[in-house]
Formats: sequence, C-alpha cells, structure tokens
Amino acid sequence: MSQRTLVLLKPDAVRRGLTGEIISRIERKAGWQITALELRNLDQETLELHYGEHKGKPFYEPLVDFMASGPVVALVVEGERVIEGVRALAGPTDPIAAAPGSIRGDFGVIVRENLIHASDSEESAEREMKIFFPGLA
Ligand code: RTP
Ligand code: MG
Repeated sequence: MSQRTLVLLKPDAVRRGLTGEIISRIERKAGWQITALELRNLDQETLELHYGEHKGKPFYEPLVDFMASGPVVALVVEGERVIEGVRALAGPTDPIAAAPGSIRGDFGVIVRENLIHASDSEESAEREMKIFFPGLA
C-alpha cells in the first residue's frame, strides 16, 4: 500500500553534515520517492503544533529548544509501507538502544539528539504534512 510520511532531519543531523547520508539511505529503498524537501528554521508555533502531544512532559521544553537551535530538513517521502519503513530505518527513540545499521544506532548517543523524526501513523503523517507543506494536495 503506497503511503506518504513526513520526515525531519533534526538540527544535529544538519550541523554534523549527515543529511546526505540519511537521505541516501531513504532514497535507496526500492520504489520510495522524495516528493517534497526543504531546509528551514522552525519557529515556536510550528514546533508547538508538531510536538503538541508531548506538551507538559519533562522533555518538551528542551526538545523544542533543540529543534529551534538550527535548520532542519523537512521531507515528504512516498512509497510502499513508507511510514513503518522510515521508522525502521531510524531505529528506536533512544540511540543507544538502536541497533547498528539504523540511523540512530549508527550516529546517535543522546535521546533528544536522535537525528531524525518520522511520522508514526497515517493520521500523524497527514497532520504533520499539513504543518510543513500546507500546499501539498
Ligand atoms: P519523533 O517523534 O521525533 O519521530 O521521535 P519518536 O517518535 O521516536 O519519539 P517521541 O516519543 O515522539 O519523542 C519525540 C522526541 O523527543 C525527544 N525525547 N527526549 N527522555 C527524553 O529526554 C526524550 N524523550 C524523547 C527525542 O528527540 C524524540 O525523538
Ligand atoms: Mg514521535
């Protein structure tokens, strides 16, 4: 089943020059296509919309500060089972628990600075795509 997902390469990935490597891993999956891509700085309003589900949690404020600390790369990726698939490429939230071979497992150490966001369901993907690419059909 073809799906679309919203991916963010977080400020740590941009600062460390890992966006090409991460995009390359996504692009090499058979049949997946990048259909939107933008480098941008995120304001507080956008972050509150995007991470609203975590508001009130202890990690929320530092997360938002981190996500506003530099540009991110936002992408829409389209293809077969891409929602589950990009999360599998990313690995679990905590990079130390993520297996080598996954993006977080290969490049991350700190839970917050875990390089990549990917939508976790069709509903999240629709909601998040509207935040970052309101012009998309
Ligand atoms: P994401 O939403 O960014 O794709 O990551 P996720 O689903 O794997 O993790 P989630 O639970 O939604 O958490 C969102 C992001 O918040 C940061 N975080 N820090 N205990 C902590 O310090 C903590 N827990 C989560 C991470 O950047 C995580 O990706
Ligand atoms: Mg999440």
